[in-house]
Amino acid sequence: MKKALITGITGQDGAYLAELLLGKGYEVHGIKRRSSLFNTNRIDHLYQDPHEKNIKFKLHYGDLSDSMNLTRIIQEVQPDEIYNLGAMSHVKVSFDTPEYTANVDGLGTLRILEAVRLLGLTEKTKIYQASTSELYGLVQQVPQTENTPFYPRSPYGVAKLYAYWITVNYREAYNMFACNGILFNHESPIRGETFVTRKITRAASRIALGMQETLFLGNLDARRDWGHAKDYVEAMWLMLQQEKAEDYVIASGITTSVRDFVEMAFSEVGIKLAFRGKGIEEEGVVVSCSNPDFQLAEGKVVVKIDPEYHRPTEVDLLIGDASKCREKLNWQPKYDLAQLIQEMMAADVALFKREKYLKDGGHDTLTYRE
Ligand code: NDP
Ligand code: GDR
Repeated sequence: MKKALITGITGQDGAYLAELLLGKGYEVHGIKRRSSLFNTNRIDHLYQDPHEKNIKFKLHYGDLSDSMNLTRIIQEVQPDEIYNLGAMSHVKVSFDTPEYTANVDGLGTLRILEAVRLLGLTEKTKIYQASTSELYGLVQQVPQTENTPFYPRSPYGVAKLYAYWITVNYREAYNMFACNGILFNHESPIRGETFVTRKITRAASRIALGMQETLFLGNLDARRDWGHAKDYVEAMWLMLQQEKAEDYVIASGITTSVRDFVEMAFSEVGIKLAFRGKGIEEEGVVVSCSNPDFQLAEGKVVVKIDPEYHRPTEVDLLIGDASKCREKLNWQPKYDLAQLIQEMMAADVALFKREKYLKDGGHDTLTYRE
């Protein structure tokens, strides 16, 4: 039975990857951070009581900023595969916490690689590094491939650039099996609530249900290549099943603006939107509402711009070419953008219908109140 260690197991990708590996018969170990509130919502359904025998899923407390902790866990687990998914993963927040981001996203990767080397596991342990389309940053050429030059545009992107190259360097210097997956944006119903797709699907659901008035966004012109996280974790696993360690782009090959994503999300609940105005005056207005369950007046403004969400330096256009992955790994995504949005909207509408039902019934939906 193979053993895998996942950093960032409590995040979106960590949860889907853990599920995938357990399904393949792996023993899965994950590193979770100590937090003052429970932070395992996404993986609670995988929990196994550590008092039972032969458990296949185990969590360890740890942090990517703590070398000794990482080295001890890797020594204890002796993993066949390490998936380094842990990171301060929010691009905008990285401008507020640049040093922390460099430490965790950049040096954190070095700590993992060096621990594997020092423990003499270079022949046994394969490593996956969560690299990103944010490495491309300022557009040099499209579509972006494994050979497109990098030009990161945020402290997050720059930290991930270090992680990318240190992974390549350890592969070349010590003959380690270490791969970069250069993944373009991937989303799901369990996507973090402050990334733009989930922010939109949550707000569209809440606005339709009469629980929120306005969705405030930043740059509507940004274009992203969005896929489904479930498809993308499959590609991570495939990379580590190859004879030779290589780097791969994972993308859908289709790019869509934030503005179009907003329109698609609202149309899932029968609300047709139109955008009018320019720059920070631009707004999204209800043209029609065909869903009898939702009462939204025509002409109501539901999307506005808040410059607070603009970034000091932006990545305008991402569109990936995943030919190498499709050909060499035989990777085939199952979801397109329309299906992704459908799934995210269905999940958020169900979530907020439940919350509304409880609130309307006079029940408290908060778990803690002074
Ligand atoms: P999430 O933000 O959902 O998850 C990040 C995970 O990292 C969480 O488990 C988080 O823990 C953990 N983490 C944060 N800081 C630390 C730390 N100091 N030490 C240990 N763990 C930490 O990200 P995703 O699942 O979306 O992404 C997974 C990885 O892939 C990240 O590295 C991200 O940068 C990268 N990536 C993501 C893409 C995407 O579109 N989703 C595209 C390309 C790359 P906690 O739950 O406690 O916060
Ligand atoms: P990104 O994802 O920065 O691409 O990083 P995000 O969803 O945060 O932004 C995508 C684009 O939308 C624009 N935008 C907004 N973004 C947010 N979060 N909130 C807003 O209100 C808003 N309005 C407009 C942004 O400016 C941007 O252009 C994600 C993360 O998962 C990274 O960890 C990962 O490496 C990359 O994807 C690939």
